[in-house]
Amino acid sequence: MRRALLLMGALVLKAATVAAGPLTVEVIDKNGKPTPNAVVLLQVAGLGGRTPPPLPREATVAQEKMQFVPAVSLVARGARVRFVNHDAWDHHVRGSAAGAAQFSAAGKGGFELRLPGHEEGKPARPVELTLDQPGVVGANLLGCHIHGSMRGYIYVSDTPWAAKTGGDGTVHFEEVPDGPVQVRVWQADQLIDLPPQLLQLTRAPARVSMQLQVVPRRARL
Ligand SMILES: [Cu+2]
Repeated sequence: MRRALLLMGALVLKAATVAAGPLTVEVIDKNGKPTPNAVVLLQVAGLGGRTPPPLPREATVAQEKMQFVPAVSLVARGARVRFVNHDAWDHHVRGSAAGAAQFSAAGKGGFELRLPGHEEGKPARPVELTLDQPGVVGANLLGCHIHGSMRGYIYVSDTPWAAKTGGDGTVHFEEVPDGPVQVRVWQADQLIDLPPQLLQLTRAPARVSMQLQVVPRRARL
């Protein structure tokens, strides 16, 4: 009897620690179209599951034909980012908090980098930056003092429960612990944060849709 109880206890414990299921999050715009380049963040409360692999601790953001490539980078806090200018002319990159924060008092944190133009036949001269400043977590807007039309983003996350939507507007997490999960979405043109969605996950595959209140400008991946 005692042994049976112990065994039962062990089974319950096992169930409690491995209970997890896959979660797909789809981000759609105001018109219902799948939205690439959005960042989905989960806040998980349950135990178990499989923590996703760490986010990149290194990334390269190129300046090419007056554009930041990729348009949105998702990295871990403390990541080293290399800026490589492939254009023949200089860029003067500035980074600052994005979203509603970009309209608040200027000069708060952020960074500036002067990127010399690429000289024909010579190797590019990357400029590196470590994203460990206070306040860098979240979306950082990249702009250029010289070329006002240039716009890019670096999203710094301090949780590995984060992913960027691809062309189909979805992200997939393999094993999310059962229990309450909060889903948040960041998208560059959604300046006011969307309210997070609270889900109750079980082991069954789950799918949730997050709809933006805007139609994003056409952007490259
Ligand atoms: Cu520029």
